[in-house]
Amino acid sequence: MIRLSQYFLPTVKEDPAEAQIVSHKLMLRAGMIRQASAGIYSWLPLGLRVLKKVEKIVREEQDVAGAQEILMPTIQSAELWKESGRYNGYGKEMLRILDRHQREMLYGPTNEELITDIFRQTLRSYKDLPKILYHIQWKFRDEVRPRFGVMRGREFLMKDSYSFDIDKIRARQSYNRMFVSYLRTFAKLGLRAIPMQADTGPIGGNLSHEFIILAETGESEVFCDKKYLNFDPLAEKLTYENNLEKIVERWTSEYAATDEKHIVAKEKELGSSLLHARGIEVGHIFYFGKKYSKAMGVTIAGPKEEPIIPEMGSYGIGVSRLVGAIIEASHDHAGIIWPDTVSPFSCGILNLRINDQNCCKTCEDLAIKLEKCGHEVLYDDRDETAGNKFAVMDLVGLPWQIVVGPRGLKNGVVELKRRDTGERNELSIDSIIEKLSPKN
Ligand code: 5CA
Repeated sequence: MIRLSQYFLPTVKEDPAEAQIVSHKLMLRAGMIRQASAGIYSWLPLGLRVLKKVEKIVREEQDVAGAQEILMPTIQSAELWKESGRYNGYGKEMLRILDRHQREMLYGPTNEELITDIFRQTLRSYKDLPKILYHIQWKFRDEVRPRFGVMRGREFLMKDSYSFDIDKIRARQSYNRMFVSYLRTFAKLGLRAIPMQADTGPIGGNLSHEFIILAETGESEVFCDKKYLNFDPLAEKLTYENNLEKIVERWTSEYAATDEKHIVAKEKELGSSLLHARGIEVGHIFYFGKKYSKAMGVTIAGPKEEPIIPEMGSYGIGVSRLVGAIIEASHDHAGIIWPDTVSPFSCGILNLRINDQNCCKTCEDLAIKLEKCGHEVLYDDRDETAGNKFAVMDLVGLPWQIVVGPRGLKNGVVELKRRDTGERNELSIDSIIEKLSPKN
């Protein structure tokens, strides 16, 4: 149990002037982040808990998809980027650094070169493939306009995976695998992401999909068939035993494209079925074939010892951006409404009378019992008004709130409130434990 009286939770009552969109405002107000400099943030305890939960779900889903976790450094040598030809092309977005020996280094904006180098140093034979490797690591991009808090940061946390296959057909299978993995990941995070045809930009290749969460404050302009509003990943069997190609076909069967890829003629055809909206790009997957493997001279031996240049793809998820995206998708006037899967704590206990022994004992007992059945509890034991306690608990958005006060306790009850529906019930301690036990 974490006691709020001792917790580092610097909440703010008023909307901070520097924030334009609701997720940024709420992250600052709920004491989740602090700006260090433009587009660069420190994560405070509450924010870090959410970031770790998002990371955990992303990791679990990569692992079940068969991707293997590694950890590459943030700082890379410019040499590799000269080999791929991207060192000059990447332009001002790349943060370039000189070390004490005047060697050119850089803070990685992405890792295609580094992973290709690892591959070429270690793998020799077609028998070693397929491989999908991933890491979750901080990136730096010196964005022209860092804004909206963690949504468009300069330093941000990304999950990036890289696939290696011996031919195009198998590379497409890896792409499909990651595609399905993304549908599962975003659904688990409580989000509805629509895969849309997208521009490949500096990563390259000619096949890519962005995964977009519809939101008015999103930075991407998107166009799609309204049918996607009825697509429900939770209602489908998104497992790897199923035919992945079929799942991908279904999820790409209707028209959906980002600004750079949209086709006016198709949109005219769709008529009133067209949705022209804004969205947040939470993931982006790419197939780029031999772009890096060829430029960096990677070959492996095929079945007849013939040289094969591996086919590659890369697959990104904006882990830190997701924290903002989830808030954009789930909040109300009073604050954040966390989906259960990423909430920093699963329930909050509000003690309305901290100088009443019975209230204190009830809260502490309740916390212990809840923790025994797997809950993470934030206990508001501060010397504050009830109004302030309600406001802070609504602001930080935990799924369950339990309000303990002397009046209810006289009748042996406390109040249980569900943050998303606002539903309130007076229940005995036993019924609360029963109701919040994992089996329910
Ligand atoms: N190497 C490829 C895939 S691993 C890559 O870098 N793709 S990306 O550029 O599309 O980035 C992957 C994801 O990172 C994006 O979909 C987005 O969710 C997130 N992202 C990109 N730029 C930023 C940024 N400035 N701030 C926060 N998140 C970002």
